Amino acid sequence: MNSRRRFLSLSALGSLTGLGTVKAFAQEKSVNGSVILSTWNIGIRANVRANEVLESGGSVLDCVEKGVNLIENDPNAGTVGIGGFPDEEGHVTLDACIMDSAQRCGSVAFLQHIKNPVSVARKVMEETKHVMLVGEGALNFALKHGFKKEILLTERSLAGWKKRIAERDDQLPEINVENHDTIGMVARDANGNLAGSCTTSGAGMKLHGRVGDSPIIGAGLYVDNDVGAACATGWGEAVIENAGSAMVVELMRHGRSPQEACEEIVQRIANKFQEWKPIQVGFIALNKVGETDGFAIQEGFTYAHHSGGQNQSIKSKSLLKRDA
Ligand code: SD4
Repeated sequence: MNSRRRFLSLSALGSLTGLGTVKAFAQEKSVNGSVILSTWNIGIRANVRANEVLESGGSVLDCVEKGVNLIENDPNAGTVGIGGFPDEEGHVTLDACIMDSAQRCGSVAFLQHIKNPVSVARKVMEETKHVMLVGEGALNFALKHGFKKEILLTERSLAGWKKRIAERDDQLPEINVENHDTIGMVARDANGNLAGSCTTSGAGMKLHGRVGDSPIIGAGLYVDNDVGAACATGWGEAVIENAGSAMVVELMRHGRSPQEACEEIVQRIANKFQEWKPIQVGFIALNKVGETDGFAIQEGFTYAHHSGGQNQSIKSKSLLKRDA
């Protein structure tokens, strides 16, 4: 189906899946104790690590930092930290942010040579009066704070880059699961305090210097300890243009469930992209009482849910089916 027809049917589907229908989806009930939610299947491993941190007495902020560090440190994860997918010129440039239950946040963008950008973001939050550092300034700050300069381009990521360069045509890339593995994590500790993190090498083959949604507070991640937390994955430009994660949290403030909030913002984004080829955008959200859900434009988005000693991969509901 061509993109125009596909989006017309997407709009029709959107009105069918109005909030009345959405309420029919099963919701998890309030849970006692901690809840950890993170994007994609890589989230399963990250959740295990994050939970260990909580169980050993770490804070919810430690939990969301260390959980995603595990993926940043894995050279085979593909689009996060070391081994992250390079930009158009072959450079690995990383974006990340973190936010705690006291509304503090830190962020780094266009950071090169440091495999744990989320930890640099935490340092920005804790050691400076600023929220965001970018590029060379962020790198110098990281080095000053003891982070090690490393080559982030691996054989695997270089080979993937060469293949994409060879296959490239003038079309915009099809943005879907294959291009997207940002890890975003939102968590609630047993006392009900919330925190979140987000880290990525960004959209594959991005222009050198491009910054996506992942380090933008309110776009890639938002936490409001009175309400809930949300984070995004997918085509970052669409998430930024719609202040995605902040909007999801804002809808929860006004009484929407995580499912309703994610779906409404996904639908809003999809409606605004009718003239463009279909993109992927997905959100996960967690509210103050520990209810969670996710929603995406395209089928194929998964997220990992850890609570009550169980860690499972959940297939997100979506507006579109793969072969629609
Ligand atoms: C970006 N949102 O840079 C990121 C990419 C992403 O899973 O989510 N990948 O646009």
